[in-house]
Amino acid sequence: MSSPEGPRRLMLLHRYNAYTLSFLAVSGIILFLPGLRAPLAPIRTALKDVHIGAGVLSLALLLAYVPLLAGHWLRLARRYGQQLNVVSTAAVVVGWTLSGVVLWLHRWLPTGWAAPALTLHDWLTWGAVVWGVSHSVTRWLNIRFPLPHVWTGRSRQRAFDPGEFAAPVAPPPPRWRVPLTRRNLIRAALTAAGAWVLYAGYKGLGGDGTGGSLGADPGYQPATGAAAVPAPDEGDDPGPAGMAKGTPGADAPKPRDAKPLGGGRSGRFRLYTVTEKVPAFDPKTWRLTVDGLVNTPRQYTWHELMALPRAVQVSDFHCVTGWSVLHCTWEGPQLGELLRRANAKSSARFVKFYSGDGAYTDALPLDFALQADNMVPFLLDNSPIPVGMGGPVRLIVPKMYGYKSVKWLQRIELVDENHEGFWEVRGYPNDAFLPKSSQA
Ligand SMILES: Nc1nc2c(c(=O)[nH]1)N[C@H]1C(S)=C(S)[C@@H](COP(=O)(O)O)O[C@H]1N2
Ligand SMILES: [Mo]
Repeated sequence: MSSPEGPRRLMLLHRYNAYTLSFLAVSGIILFLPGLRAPLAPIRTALKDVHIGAGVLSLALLLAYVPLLAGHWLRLARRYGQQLNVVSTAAVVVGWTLSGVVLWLHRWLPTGWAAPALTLHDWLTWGAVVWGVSHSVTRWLNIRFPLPHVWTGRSRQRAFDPGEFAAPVAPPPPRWRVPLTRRNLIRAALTAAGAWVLYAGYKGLGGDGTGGSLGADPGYQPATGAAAVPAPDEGDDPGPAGMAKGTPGADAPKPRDAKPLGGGRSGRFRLYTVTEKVPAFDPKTWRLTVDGLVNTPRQYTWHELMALPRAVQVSDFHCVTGWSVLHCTWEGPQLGELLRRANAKSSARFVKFYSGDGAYTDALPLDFALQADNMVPFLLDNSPIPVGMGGPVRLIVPKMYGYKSVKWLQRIELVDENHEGFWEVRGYPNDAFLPKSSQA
């Protein structure tokens, strides 16, 4: 039998777990929503660390619960509804914890673990939010589903109740008029917040794409004549079928091969932007500048860039937050091609990349940048790179995490000192190299 202490400790554990899980849910959703990437960029890595810390705490609480499990289970004998509740809650919490640990340590774990862990983590959270919203709405309106007694376990207490043989008592009618108490207001706010998260998640892991505006990098030169368009809210990789609406008609680059060399990518890009507006593409006014510590600064027009010698490359794309897209076929000039044409001065040591969004920058050491697999592609899987994915031209650095792959690439500047990129300044590791095993 369980000690009388059991239920009390169980209640306490329940309460601490509820606090921790609520914090995890809120911080996790904040980390997930792409629309919050820009406004919360300065605290993103700290928030992630606190989220991980809370996750470890919840794991400890979970372990403290294990010795109480047997007693709890006995008390639920034959209450199948409650048993199902316990089992499914436990499954969700264990799933969250395991996938969370994999995401936390993914840089030291085998490649390929992070992506399924992230998917599981997201879906469990999504499911929990759906459950929370529906639960709160039905409770709020006092809607009770007539459940069979064997399900709720109530039949045992009432086994000899003579009323059992009388006409069944109808469940109370739904209470449609909701009193305006503080409690109900808080509940309404939480439900609305949950519903908003559902909506944002429904838009394809996309959020509404609205970020706060950020101060432009001082070295940023606005695109000549290019109007800004709202950040994509397609929210997600449109997939090969949706790629047709890339570069218009006659200006569209033509792929070398009939079919993508890599056979087509597997996995989906999560579209990231740290600005509200991203540059619109106009093939007549678009320019890519290569300047700085060079002897021949260049400004390429769209057609000049497409006329350069090209490479076709198959590589995997990994974001440091855990998702991957495997065997992407990129086509376009190699970065080294542009660098060699610019004829670097001997004082040049680093290459700085500017996004046309006016906020995002990053840099690579010059000798590394010259490696053949770094590219400035305009085709992905034989289709023009859509604007949401950084089109018409982005950087691709296959040996490093995705934050090096600057989207809407507009300017390449040779400099003598390293430049810390957008996310590095905000806590991402300066060493962006993938684990050796995943450097495709
Ligand atoms: N201009 C710009 N480039 C960017 C980013 C961004 O927010 N803005 N995000 C980076 C990160 S962290 C990753 S993982 C990839 C994501 O590429 P995608 O949006 O095409 O999925 O772009 C990188 N380049
Ligand atoms: Mo990333």
